[in-house]
Amino acid sequence: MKARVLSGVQPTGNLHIGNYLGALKNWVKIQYDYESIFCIVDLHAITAYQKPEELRSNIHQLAALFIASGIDPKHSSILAQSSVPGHSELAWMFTCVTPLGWLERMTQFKAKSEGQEIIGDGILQYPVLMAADILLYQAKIVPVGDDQRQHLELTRDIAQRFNSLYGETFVIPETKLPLVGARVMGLDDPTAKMSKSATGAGHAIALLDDPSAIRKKIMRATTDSNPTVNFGNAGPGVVNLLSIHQAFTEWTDGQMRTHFEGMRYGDLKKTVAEAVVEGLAPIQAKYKEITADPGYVPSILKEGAARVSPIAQETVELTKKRMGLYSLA
Ligand code: AQP
Repeated sequence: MKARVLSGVQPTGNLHIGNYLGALKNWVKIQYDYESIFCIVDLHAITAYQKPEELRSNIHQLAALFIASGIDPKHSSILAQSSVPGHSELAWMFTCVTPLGWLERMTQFKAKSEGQEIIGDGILQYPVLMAADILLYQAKIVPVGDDQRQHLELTRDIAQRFNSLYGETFVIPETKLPLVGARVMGLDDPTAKMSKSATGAGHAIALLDDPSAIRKKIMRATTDSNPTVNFGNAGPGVVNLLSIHQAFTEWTDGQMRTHFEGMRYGDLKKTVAEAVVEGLAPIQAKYKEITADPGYVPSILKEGAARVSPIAQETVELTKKRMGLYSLA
């Protein structure tokens, strides 16, 4: 039997090239080597207020983008997290075995709660729900971007703590980061991670941006005061542009150096922009095709949830049994 892979994305806005290079592109590459499950994590999305009708439409858009990016729904299960109740059930059981201090130490919790007058409990519990997403399916491999590394370590800690308290129950998952593109930075501020929730118009390239918007954003990207590319002394903005190019083209380090060393920044940006336009064109064309049939995506989400539900149910029943909870089964 193939090992399981699981990963997810929040339906919180426009999917950007950080999400694509950090997560989706990697999923597409490895999907056939595993039994693959890809979740639209809508329960995570509501840790911040979402307009209900927007959330629903974002879920459909995201599922279409998964498929357009190359996830094969015949092989890989695509589902909305909230359509399988086991995610929430397991999350509560894990909440009860997770020390508060572990959650308060999470850098994403600190960043998201900083300066907030009211801190929703969901922001604190976010990584517990993420642990439940992964462990519910006994996933061995979790392909994510670098920002999720700490949450994955917590997932392992929760699994190990549960196993030591109640006996071997959960597979301990491994984090799988891409070699290039694990942390794509904002084009307007290369010291901050590219993020869906950032508001700057030149911050992120959305997967559905048209070629002229892509070119404009890259031509305006922050670089530094040097005139040309110097691999030995490149600032974060230039490093970011180079790694975006390398992640899209999959050029080797040697090819990158030969092509770009000494190139003027204007030409570097033009070359990067064309690589991004070219990389996104097939995704955008496929997206158009998929969304032409409004019934297609809902049918995929239904099929995905139905396919994984027995696995989820089995884990929930086992966990309840281990903990001594009441079961009708
Ligand atoms: N900038 C990034 N570079 C590489 N990978 C990234 N990921 C996110 N940003 C980058 C990876 O994308 C996957 C899905 O992320 P998510 O939507 O679930 O949550 P996030 O990490 O919080 O992403 P955003 O874009 O920053 O969303 P908001 O602004 O809504 O919080 C994950 O595998 C993540 O590592």
